[in-house]
Amino acid sequence: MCAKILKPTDLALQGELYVPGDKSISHRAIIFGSLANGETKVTHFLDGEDCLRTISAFQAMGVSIKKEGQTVVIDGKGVSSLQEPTEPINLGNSGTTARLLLGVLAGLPYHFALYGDESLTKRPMDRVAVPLREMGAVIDGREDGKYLPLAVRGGNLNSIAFESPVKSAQVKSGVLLAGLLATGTTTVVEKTTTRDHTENMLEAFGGSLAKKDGKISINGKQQLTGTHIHVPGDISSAAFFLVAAAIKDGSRLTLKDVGLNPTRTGIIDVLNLMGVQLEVVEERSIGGEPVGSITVAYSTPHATIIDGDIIPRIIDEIPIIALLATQAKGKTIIKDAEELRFKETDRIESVVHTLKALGAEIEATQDGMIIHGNSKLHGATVTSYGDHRIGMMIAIASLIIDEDVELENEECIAVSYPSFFEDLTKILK
Ligand code: SPQ
Repeated sequence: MCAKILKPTDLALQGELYVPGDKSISHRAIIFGSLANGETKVTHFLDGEDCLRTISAFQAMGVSIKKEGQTVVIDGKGVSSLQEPTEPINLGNSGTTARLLLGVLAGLPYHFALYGDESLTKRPMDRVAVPLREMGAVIDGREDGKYLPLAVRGGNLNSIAFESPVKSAQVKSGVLLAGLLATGTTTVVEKTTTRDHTENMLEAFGGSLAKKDGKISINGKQQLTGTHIHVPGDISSAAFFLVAAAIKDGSRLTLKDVGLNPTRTGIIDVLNLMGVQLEVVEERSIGGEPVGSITVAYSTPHATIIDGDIIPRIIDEIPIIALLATQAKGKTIIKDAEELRFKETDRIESVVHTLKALGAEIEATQDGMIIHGNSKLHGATVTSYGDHRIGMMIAIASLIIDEDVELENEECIAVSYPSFFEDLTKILK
C-alpha cells in the first residue's frame, strides 16, 4: 500500500477558492434529468467517483448522458424510455446512488441486480427497501435484503404514507422518487428536517409537491421537463477549508459560491457557536438553491455542545468539526449523531480512533463523542479507512502538526473531491 506523506508547513491558508460542485445536488440532477423529457444541462457538476456511479447507472438503462469535464448533457426521453440493464449495476462507494436509485428502480417494470464496494456492502439498505416493498416492489438480497448485493423487481407501485424511523435524506428521497412513479399520492413524514435537494430539484424540473409541518406529499406519474441545473459549490467540501483556516495561524480564506441551503448550513452555525471569525457575503439564489461566499480567519475557538435538530444539518461535517474541537478551549460534546455509524465507515469509531492516534484526547459515546480541547497533535501513520471524509480530516490535521503524518488510503478522497490536494496547495501561501 502506498502512503502519502503530509509534511509540516509554516504556510497559512490565504486568498479565494471555488470548491467543486455539491455531491448531493449533482446526483439528483442526473436522476431527474434521466426521468425528464427533453435536454438537461448540468454545469459545475461534481466530477467525483460517486456521481459518476449515478451517471453509469442511468447509462446502463439506455439514457444518453454525455460529460465533458464539469458539464453534463442528458438527452431525457422520459421514464417510459428507461430499459432493463443487461449487466448488474456497480454502485461503488456511493450510498446516495444506492438509496435514491432503489426508489427509481422500484417503479420500473424490470429486473435489476445491484452491488457495491466493501464499504457500501456493509451499509443498511433495508431502511429504503422496507417502504419500497410496502409500495409493491420486490427487493431481495443478502440477509433478507438488508444489504447489497440486491435484486430488485419493480413496477406497479401503490402510494404509501411513510414515517421515516431514521433521520435520513436518502430514505426520504428514495421513497419520494418511488412516489413519483407510483399511482396516487405518497406522503413522507420526517421528524427532523434533512437536506431537501430532492424536493427542490423536482420543482426545478417542473414537478410539484406539498410540504407542511414535516409532511411531504407527492403525486405520482408527474411529467418532468429537462432544464439547466448549475450546481453550487459543496459546503461539505468547503467545510474542510473553513476549519483549516480557523485553526491554522495567519489564515484568512474565502470560499466562493458555496451552496447555502439552510438544511446544509449547520457548519456555519457551529463555527459561529465556537467563536470562529466568519462572514457570509454575496448571498443570492442560483437555480433555486441559495449560494454565497464564506470568509473565515484564524481564531481561538471555544468548546460547545452539539445535539438535536442541527445534527442532520452537519452530519457529513462532524469529522472536521471534531478536529476543530481538539483545538478549542474546553470540552465539546457531540450527541444524537448515531447515524454516523452507518456512513462509509462507522464515523464515531473512525474519527475517535484517528484523532487519538494523532494525539487528541477524545472518546466515543454511543451516539457521538466527547472531545477535550487545546490538544497538541503529533505525527503518526494513520489510515482513511477508505472513507473520503476521514482522509480529508487527516490532511487538514497535518497542517497544524510539526511532524510528518503518513496517510494511508488517500485515493478514496476522489469520491467527493478529486482535486482536494491540488486546491489545498493553491491556497497555502
Ligand atoms: O452517498 P454517501 O456515501 O451516503 O455519502 C455521504 C458523505 O459523507 O458524502 C454519507 F456518507 O453523504 C450523504 C449524507 O450523509 C449524502 C446524502 C444525500 O445526498 O442525500 C445524505 C446524507 O445521508 P443520510 O443517510 O443521512 O440521508
